Amino acid sequence: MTKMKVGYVALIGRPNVGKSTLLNKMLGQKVAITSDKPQTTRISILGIKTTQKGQIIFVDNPGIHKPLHNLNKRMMSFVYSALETSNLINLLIDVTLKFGHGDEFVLETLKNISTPIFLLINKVDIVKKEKILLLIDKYKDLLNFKEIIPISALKGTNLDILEDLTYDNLPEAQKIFSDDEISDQSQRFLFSEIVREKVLSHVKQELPFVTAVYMDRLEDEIKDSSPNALSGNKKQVQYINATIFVEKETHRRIVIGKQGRLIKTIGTQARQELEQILGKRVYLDLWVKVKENWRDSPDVLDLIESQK
Ligand SMILES: Nc1nc2c(ncn2[C@@H]2O[C@H](COP(=O)(O)OP(=O)(O)O)[C@@H](O)[C@H]2O)c(=O)[nH]1
Ligand SMILES: [Mg+2]
Repeated sequence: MTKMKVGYVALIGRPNVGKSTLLNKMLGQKVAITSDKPQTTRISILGIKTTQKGQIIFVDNPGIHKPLHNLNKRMMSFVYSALETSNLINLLIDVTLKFGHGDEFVLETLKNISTPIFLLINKVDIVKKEKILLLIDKYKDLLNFKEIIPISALKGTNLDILEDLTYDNLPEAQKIFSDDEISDQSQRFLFSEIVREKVLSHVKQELPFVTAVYMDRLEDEIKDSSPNALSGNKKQVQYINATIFVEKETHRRIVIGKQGRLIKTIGTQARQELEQILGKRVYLDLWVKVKENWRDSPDVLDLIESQK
């Protein structure tokens, strides 16, 4: 019997460096939402890649940042626990950004960890080679990296190398998940995230931080009552109701937009993606509700986490 390589790989880095994009690309499927706004990922999710060599279990994490709200404290607790439980850490950095306090904070977080760390210099598709070399030079003495790999998560550059080197650093073990499992999140959670992704893509300033989505209803209904419906040729429609939480009335007005135009666009984009995943028609009903200070409310945070 051939020996399998199996283990957990934590994706770590500042907000927006491309952790979720890398996860989706490695899996060849969208399991995590992405956006150009910071703090898109709030809860750690697993992405499982099974190949002939073994199983790589990626742990996509919230970005490393100094927590100010209870929400952010919870986000960071996911990061710390991922660091403690993984076999390998992939630290991502954005090659287009200057080294700053945020990076120092990240390195500080990783200083006392004995797990091997890869430095992944991401977004190399949009910079010149010299810039990559400068960053390698800057980072190579800051921490004892096992490997330093320039990648493009978006374009897929060097991800084959990353996969090979990852297997080299994982222990021999039995597979943990079955071959067809790709994530540990529920469909309900993924769907609420897709709605949130569409909100994030249309709003600016503080709104991404104060937006949360909860799925109220997610059910199939057979719409067609014609004789065909009984013969198995059913036209199924999925009814989905979701609530978008924001913190203030002004936020609510922004998300709804003039004459409800923005919420309509958000709804249409989310519905189209959900229909693609489900392969059937979707009726999506969105409500926008004001819930003051939900980021510090344990009840709302529990409710949202309970969806996963
Ligand atoms: N040009 C380029 N953009 C990228 C790359 N990887 C991620 N991005 C973009 O960077 C933004 C943040 O990505 P995301 O995966 O959400 O970052 P996360 O917060 O670390 O999970 C998104 O707009 C991505 O499309 C890359 O390799 N090249
Ligand atoms: Mg993310």
